[in-house]
Amino acid sequence: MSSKPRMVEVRQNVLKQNDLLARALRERFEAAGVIVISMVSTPGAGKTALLEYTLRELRSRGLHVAALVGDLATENDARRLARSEAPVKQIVTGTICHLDADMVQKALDDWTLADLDMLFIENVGNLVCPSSYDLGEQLRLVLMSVTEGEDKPLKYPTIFNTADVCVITKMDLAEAVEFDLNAARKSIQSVRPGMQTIELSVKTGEGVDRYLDFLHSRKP
Ligand SMILES: Nc1nc2c(ncn2[C@@H]2O[C@H](COP(=O)(O)OP(=O)(O)OP(=O)(O)O)[C@@H](O)[C@H]2O)c(=O)[nH]1
Ligand SMILES: [Mg+2]
Repeated sequence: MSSKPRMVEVRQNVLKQNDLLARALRERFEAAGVIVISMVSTPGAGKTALLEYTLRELRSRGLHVAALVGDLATENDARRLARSEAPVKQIVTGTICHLDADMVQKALDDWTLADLDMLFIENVGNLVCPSSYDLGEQLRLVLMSVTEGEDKPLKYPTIFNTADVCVITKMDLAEAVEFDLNAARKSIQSVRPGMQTIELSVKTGEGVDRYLDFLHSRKP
């Protein structure tokens, strides 16, 4: 009899299966020439607000963009994102606190990837569960808002370690909540040395051009 607890074995198999699917998805995305960018954060950090802005702006720059968005319940975010007129699909996860590669694959069933330049995936708001699940994305953005405190990277290092870029959101509120940008940068760098950070606010537009230029530069 194995000395490993059964729950651990089951979880390892699920993760292995997800990795295989994610690898196949990544190959499909590359073959179709579509850049896939995922977004993770706490609930309410501003993923949908930033994504709605992003879809609208990148469309106006002539890019073909689309989005998948995951939540435990409701189609609220898909409705908000659809205002950009980009193709959008909601993935309702029920009790599951993250998206996985299988959910992404199924959601893409009736979309022609080759028609897209960029596909965005907004994950379920959660800093824990999404960190273990590769979605086949080429770029993972982790968002932290100024209202969450500067030490989130120290408390949730795994998600910051799996992400490529940190976007600090709601900069318009920074002064009101006495947000210490240097302390936040220090937390990020101590967990993930060299990680690029972009500070912005969708309410004032501060920093969003830099963010959009950064996304645009990812296009092959
Ligand atoms: N002041 C300010 N509020 C913002 C900004 N970005 C988002 N918000 C507000 O923050 C709240 C949450 O934003 P969402 O975009 O729904 O956050 P989310 O990360 O998609 O949330 P979940 O999908 O539930 O995880 C909303 O009331 C937004 O209007 C910002 O730059 N400044
Ligand atoms: Mg959202």
